[in-house]
Amino acid sequence: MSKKLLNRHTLNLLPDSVTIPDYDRNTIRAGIVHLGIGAFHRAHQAWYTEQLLVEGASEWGIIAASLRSPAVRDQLAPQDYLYSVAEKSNAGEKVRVIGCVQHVYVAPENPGALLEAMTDGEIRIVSLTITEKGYCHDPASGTLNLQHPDIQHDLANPQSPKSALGFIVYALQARMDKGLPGFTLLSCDNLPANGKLLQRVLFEFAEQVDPDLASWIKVNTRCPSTMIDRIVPATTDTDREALENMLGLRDNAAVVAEPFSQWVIEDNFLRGRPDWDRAGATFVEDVEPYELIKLRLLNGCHSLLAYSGYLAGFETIADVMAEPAFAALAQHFLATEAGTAVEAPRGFDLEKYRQQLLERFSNRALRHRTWQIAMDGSQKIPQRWLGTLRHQLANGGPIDLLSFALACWIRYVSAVDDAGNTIEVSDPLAADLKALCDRHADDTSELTAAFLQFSAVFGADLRQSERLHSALSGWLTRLKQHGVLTCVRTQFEK
Ligand code: CS2
Repeated sequence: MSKKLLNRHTLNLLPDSVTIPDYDRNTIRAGIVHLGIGAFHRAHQAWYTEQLLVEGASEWGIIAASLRSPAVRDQLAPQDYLYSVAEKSNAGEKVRVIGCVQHVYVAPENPGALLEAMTDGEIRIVSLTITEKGYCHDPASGTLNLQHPDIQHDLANPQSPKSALGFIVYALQARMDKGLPGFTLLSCDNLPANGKLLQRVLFEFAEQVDPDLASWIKVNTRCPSTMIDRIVPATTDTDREALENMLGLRDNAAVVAEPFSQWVIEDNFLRGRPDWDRAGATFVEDVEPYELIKLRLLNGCHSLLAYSGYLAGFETIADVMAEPAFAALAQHFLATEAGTAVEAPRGFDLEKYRQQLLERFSNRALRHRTWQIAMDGSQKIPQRWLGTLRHQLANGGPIDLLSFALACWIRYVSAVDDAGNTIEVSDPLAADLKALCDRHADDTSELTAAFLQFSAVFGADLRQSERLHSALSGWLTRLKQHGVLTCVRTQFEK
């Protein structure tokens, strides 16, 4: 039977165990525009901000935007933009309803309205979760891809941009023209030095529009880097139904997350910032060591488990971890190749962090699909694996597991799994990658060389390593002969 919808009239029907926004939402003013209101933003930055609004920081409400689809707006608008975050672990579940999102724009429906919202003088921060590919950059070099169709489109259509960069640059142009101050741009995507990357592509784009604007932007914006961390799988119908049973109300915009959450932010803001540290975030001078640890250990291991696990037939990361040989593989990767390629900041307990990661990956209450993590590999692999690989190659360190990981990725993008089934590969470069696999299907040495020469991902240096070539082609041959499951069991089952 369908139940009542969560909204401002039904909030008081929720069970007492659920935390609700018990402040006056009408007094909240928007100080943040957020681009990319996916599940991650709702369970992370919005969740931190909510805790401040409860304490009275009424100037930091969030106006959000979807850059592509109306789905999230269609879920949130009938609920007065209220939604719940369900924290789930093997130990149980805790639910909080979030009230800090005030409105959601759907950019393609009315780009002008979003531009106008970003031009409001009260907006001091524009934050982003647009995924790696949203930066329209070349993943190996980190520079703007001027040939990117969205960038080409946006340079020709300043009134109706598509990309986040287009919206930001044209909103800043309007602010400059109106004599308004700029804003802080807060990248919350999983990229190393995400603030610097954003700044670089932004200037490159602005230079194309108008060099004076580019100079104005240099002075009138800040782009702090951030390290963001919380595992937030895509919400499923099963999640929504389970929550409906618990809440007694239907919440179509609910998100499910692990209890763990971390946010490390470079303290470099233009016109003030929310005290997110009061909600558990950390402000630091230099985010880089935290980013490298997170990207190389957590995300590096996640991608390793996602490709190998998917090929071996596992649906979720927790399923992969339940297979002892794969759990041993993860442990070994964290302790050796990834773990020795990072330096822990003072007071950071790397061993404890590794243990915690293994537990987080084993959270059976989350159904984090290997397929979801395997998406967009061409955009993720450089920062997750290749920095580590370069470090190990330069220091004569081990590269066996990273070579195995790369071999699994190559098998994955060939779009056929170990059982001969088609894989639905979701990656902006999927067609190019599959073409490489098809062209060199019969010769693993040629296949290896062709991939290492794929410079958008591998740059120009890695193709020169004979050591890497030999380790990678060795794994491709073994995977082809035996399949992933047998290879992992043979190597790691003790
Ligand atoms: C995952 C990340 O989908 C992926 O690629 O590795 O989204 C991961 O869950 C988060 O970075 C955790 O903070």
